Amino acid sequence: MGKQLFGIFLIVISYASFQAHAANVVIGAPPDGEGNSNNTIFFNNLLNRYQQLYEADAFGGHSGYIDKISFRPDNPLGGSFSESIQLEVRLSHTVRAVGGPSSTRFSNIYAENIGSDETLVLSGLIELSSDGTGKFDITLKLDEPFYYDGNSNLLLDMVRPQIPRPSTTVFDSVSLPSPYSNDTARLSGSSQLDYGYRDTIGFVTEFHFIPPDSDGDGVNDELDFCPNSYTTETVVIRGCDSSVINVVDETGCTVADKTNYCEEAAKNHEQFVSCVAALAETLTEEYVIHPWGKSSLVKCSANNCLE
Ligand SMILES: [Ca+2]
Ligand SMILES: [Ca+2]
Repeated sequence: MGKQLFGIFLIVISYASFQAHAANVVIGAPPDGEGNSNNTIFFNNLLNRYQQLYEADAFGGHSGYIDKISFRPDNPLGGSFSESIQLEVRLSHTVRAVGGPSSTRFSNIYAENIGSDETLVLSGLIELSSDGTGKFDITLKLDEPFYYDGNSNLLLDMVRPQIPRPSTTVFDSVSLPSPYSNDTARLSGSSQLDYGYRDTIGFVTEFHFIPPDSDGDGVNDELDFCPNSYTTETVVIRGCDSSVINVVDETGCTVADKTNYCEEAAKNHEQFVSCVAALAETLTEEYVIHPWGKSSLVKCSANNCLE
């Protein structure tokens, strides 16, 4: 009976629903189309402070953790390069917008654009390069992913603490025909000053969202057959801590998920203990748990708590 129940568990998890995928969101131009402008601001000239505002609408409702921000060389003005740049990158949700009343409009004073949750997402000597073929291969890989909420405007704020001019390339950019009616705007200048030059050119930018992992077990939702795993450190059965490490398998299911399934599926206590015993046997044979863990799980399921 136990083995039957455990078999049913495997069938059930095979029908688990799939959820959101990793995604790239490109702002300023179609992913395969060219932005209508280009620029060398910040990454290829003396200006060492740069802010770019991205309107929420441009994300198309996409939310999640951003782990990479990428740019691409302009076609035809850009090309291949490799350069090391001292860089600080900050992100924040901002109430500022490309248009709107002056109190909320993207300011020419840097500090006024920064949101209250400003986060230093990248800091240090960054290797930037491109093979010059037009891909989004000029990538800022963030030290820590930043959660974007999907309905706020996003501010990218970058500083090069060291003055020497970097030598990269011409970046693909978007220049908007109407100053205050579109998706992006930039503010650039010197980090020595509180204010910069504001316009509606911006880098065509690709934001990479990592796939969500709702239960935090290290298996992305799209691959996770148990999207709401029990993730205690050890397997606890009806309040009895078995001390067995609660291993997560490649399908995103933990040992505790499986013992819990036994509990849900069993019609009586005997079936439950039998199911856990079969499970423990399988896990031992597969070297998922140590042989002592087998008896520990069974004892817990039988309400014979260990001590
Ligand atoms: Ca997961
Ligand atoms: Ca899981």
